[in-house]
Amino acid sequence: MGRTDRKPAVVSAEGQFNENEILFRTKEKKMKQIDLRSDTITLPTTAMRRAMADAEVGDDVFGEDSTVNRLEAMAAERLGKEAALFVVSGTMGNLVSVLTHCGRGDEMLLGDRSHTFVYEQGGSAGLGGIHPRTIPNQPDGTLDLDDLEEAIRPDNIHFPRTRLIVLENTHNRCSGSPLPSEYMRRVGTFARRHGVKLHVDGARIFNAAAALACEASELVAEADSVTFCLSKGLAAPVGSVVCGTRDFIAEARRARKAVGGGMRQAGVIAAAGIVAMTEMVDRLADDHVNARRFAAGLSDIRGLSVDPAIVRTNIVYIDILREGLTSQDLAQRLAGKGVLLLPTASRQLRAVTHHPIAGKDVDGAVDQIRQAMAE
Ligand code: TLP
Repeated sequence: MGRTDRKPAVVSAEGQFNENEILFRTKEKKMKQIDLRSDTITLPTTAMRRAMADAEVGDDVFGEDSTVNRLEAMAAERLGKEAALFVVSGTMGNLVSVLTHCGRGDEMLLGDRSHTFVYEQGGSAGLGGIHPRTIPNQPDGTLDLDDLEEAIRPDNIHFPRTRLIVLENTHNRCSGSPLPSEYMRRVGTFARRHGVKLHVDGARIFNAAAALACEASELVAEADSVTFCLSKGLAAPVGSVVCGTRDFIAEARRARKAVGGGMRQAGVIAAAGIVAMTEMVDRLADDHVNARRFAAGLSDIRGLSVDPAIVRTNIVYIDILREGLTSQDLAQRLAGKGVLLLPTASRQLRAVTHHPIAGKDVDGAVDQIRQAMAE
């Protein structure tokens, strides 16, 4: 079968697993469902829908959408940067940032477990000719400064030029770890010393700030650019924002247009983003409490391994110890009980807490998982 003939299927992060099928089956049974696959499944709030209906709009490619302009100004201020750019997704935000910092054949240093490396289809290489060089992510999501030092290329005709370091905060694949401001600063100083730029994939930067009890702006004070998502824990239906200097954002705006991301009356969705930033940031701490509660509940279930001590934000990874049980088997079994988890490896599942999941929902999910493991 040719590539384009393949049957469309929604697959899990690591392949094969059909999430649609599960949703369909659980709907058929009309059971109460708790969907912990991701915080991307959050729905726009009533306040967002109202704001969307009432939004003042214009043609944003002409810079004339006042709601988009308001969201961008608000985001820039909140992240302590000169300017901002509204983009369709986190993936697009990271892509236009990398395309703006690097030219064809330039090298970027990023974690081997980073979203940009693992889950963005290699877009910066495919579309921008940018050479990704991976550095092992430490369990807490950081990149070791000695490893970075080793990876910076000297000026030599054989080598690509190192242009960019990408950090991820919180780090999705590293237990949702928040990277502290002191570390972020050290990497920023290091980058400047070597004449390279620093981009932060801050898809969940407000989760990091909540976990570390600091301002998001402190975490990116030394970064040249940052992308954060409105459509994850902040519950907006669509959108991310890239922040940086005025000059950087002007160039990123060109890159966004080139990848087809120039939107027109985008104020309709930016309006939800404004509500996300004003009303949804403070409640992220509740998701963290629920994630810890969930992890603690699972920690004594035989056949699973969950470490509540490493859960600091809204992401919980569950490793399967039981012989012969795969993540897909378990996910399917749980779906039959109304609990949706995301298989992230053959023997690992992920759960992400989010609005409006409450403590009692999480307790219910723990009970179902306990039952499923006892069967
Ligand atoms: N992550 C999604 C999936 O793609 C795995 C999820 O469910 O967690 N950076 C980070 C750290 C992310 O976790 C994601 C999305 C993105 C970027 C991309 O954002 P979108 O989905 O808006 O392109």
